[in-house]
Amino acid sequence: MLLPSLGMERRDFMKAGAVAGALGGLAGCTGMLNDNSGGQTTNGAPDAHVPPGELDDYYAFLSGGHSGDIRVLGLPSMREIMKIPVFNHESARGYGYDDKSREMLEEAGGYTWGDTHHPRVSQTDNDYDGRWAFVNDKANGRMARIDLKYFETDAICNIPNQQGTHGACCVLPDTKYVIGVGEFRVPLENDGTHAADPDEYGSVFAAINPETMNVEWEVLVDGNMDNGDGGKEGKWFFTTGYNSEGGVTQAEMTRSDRDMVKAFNIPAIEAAVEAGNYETINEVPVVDGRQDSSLNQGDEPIVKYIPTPKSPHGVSVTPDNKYAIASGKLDPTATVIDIAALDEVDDPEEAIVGRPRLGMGPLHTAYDGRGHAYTTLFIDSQVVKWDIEAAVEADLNSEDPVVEKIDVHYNPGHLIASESYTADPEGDWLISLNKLSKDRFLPVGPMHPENDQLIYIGDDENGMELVKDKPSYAEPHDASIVQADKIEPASTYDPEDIDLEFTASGESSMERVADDRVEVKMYSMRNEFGFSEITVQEGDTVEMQVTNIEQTSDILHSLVIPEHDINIKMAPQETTKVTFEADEPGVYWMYCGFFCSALHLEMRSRLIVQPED
Ligand code: RUQ
Ligand code: CUA
Repeated sequence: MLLPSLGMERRDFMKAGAVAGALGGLAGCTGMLNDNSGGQTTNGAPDAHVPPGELDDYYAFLSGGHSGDIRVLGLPSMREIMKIPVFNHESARGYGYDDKSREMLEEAGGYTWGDTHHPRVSQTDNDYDGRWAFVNDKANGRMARIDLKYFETDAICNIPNQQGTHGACCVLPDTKYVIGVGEFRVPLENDGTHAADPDEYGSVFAAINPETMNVEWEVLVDGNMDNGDGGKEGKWFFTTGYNSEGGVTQAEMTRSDRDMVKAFNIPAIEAAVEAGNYETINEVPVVDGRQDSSLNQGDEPIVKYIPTPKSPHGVSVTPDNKYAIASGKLDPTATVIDIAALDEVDDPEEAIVGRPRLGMGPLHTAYDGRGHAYTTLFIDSQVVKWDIEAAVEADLNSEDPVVEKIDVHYNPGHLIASESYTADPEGDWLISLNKLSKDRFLPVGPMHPENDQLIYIGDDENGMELVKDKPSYAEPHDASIVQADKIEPASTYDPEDIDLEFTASGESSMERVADDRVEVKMYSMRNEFGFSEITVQEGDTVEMQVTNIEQTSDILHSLVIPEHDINIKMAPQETTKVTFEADEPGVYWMYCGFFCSALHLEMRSRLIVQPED
């Protein structure tokens, strides 16, 4: 096949693409593999072009990585519809500027960013229920919840004893917990006293109540953890890990040839907590799940340590809940663990029933619901499709289960197929979230975008087909793809959902509530604010609450106050509040930042700060 090489000029690449397309045409349906001809639909993929005015079939929630947000794409168009700020500040939404989001971020540590990796949507009965999405913060040991009624972050949980929450996933079938998988080993009482003794470091597995967003309990384990995924029966939860050695340098972390997948027995852990078998550390019950813990010696160990080749990375459970599959990363295989067998075997290694040889750098695995697994090969820059049962039947390290490979551009991390994390994937679209884009887009300087590629996987006969490239801002990791009709977002706010007083039409008030404190409540509508001017005294604290009284969807207003770093947004029927100090005498034109009508520019009022006399 003709592939654009790195040294190739863009013009040459386009020519090559055209030739490849023509060859594909000449060869008919036989030239099915690895057709990277840049988007021509050659083997039966449904049209991924969603015409103007039409809606997509799926929502895709992609994490923004160190951008700290979540991006919402439509599939199959790959149009980016919305961004949901989570750990970052985002001025278009006033996120991090109004009192509520500012206080939430403040209570969650006061950081201005986070590192989102794994967005997972809540499920009921192993199917998406459209209620929430959750996402981790790898930079700070936190988990956030996004309310999918409003596509807004509504809670952030600070996870004690965890520095760097990496894996994130719900305990299924009904989202009993959201699990934060701790990556970095740190002293649990991290006050400097144990800094010199890495044997005292540990990483914990944290179970968070999705309603309250409180950490219910944690489990201390040996070694690092990495990614995680839950079985669909509510019992087993799997994490991968590296650094079983407990080292602190790269050489120490990679010394051994083996690492572990850990299988957490959730009911057994709950029973241990119930029985008081824990130590409270930083206000959280921590159960000892290390290998030599007494809780791991009996018939029902709370954590089973399953040996695998060095440094497995992704782990995901098959839709039928038969297997947990861990991708090898530093080893060219994936390890297939029989979940039911875990209950029967004495030696957890006996639950390993397959180990297909997939290629170089296997990282993550997704499913089509037809018995195939799709694994990214980071080093080979490919996605490999393989047959799960064939891998169970084949000898270990056999390549026979491999069905097909397709080139991606370049170096894929995660991949996700539509509804792959549920019991019933759709099996049509797959996104490969590639870490590098190199030559795929117009150059924009030394920092390149990432490349999220859409691949059609619905045609087993003719093979996978690369359909689209989409540049994305650094750096999407995992994603969840949800059928559009499973999510029902509100089009205006329900004032009942906001704990601020709704300022009904035509009412605005201003009151001095203390010597140096003024409370303003005003409405906003096309094309005015409730007050055309507001006068306060230098040194006043101003509590400014603004309601958008519009009933019409998509008519947003905002309140910008120059030289005060203030920008709050009000969607229809939303009330938003900001508190600030008026400490610089002068005149400030408060204006609306959304172009809401022909008189939008006139939608402004004066804030007058009178000097102290
Ligand atoms: S990780 S590229 Cu943060 Cu999910 Cu594997
Ligand atoms: Cu409201 Cu512009």
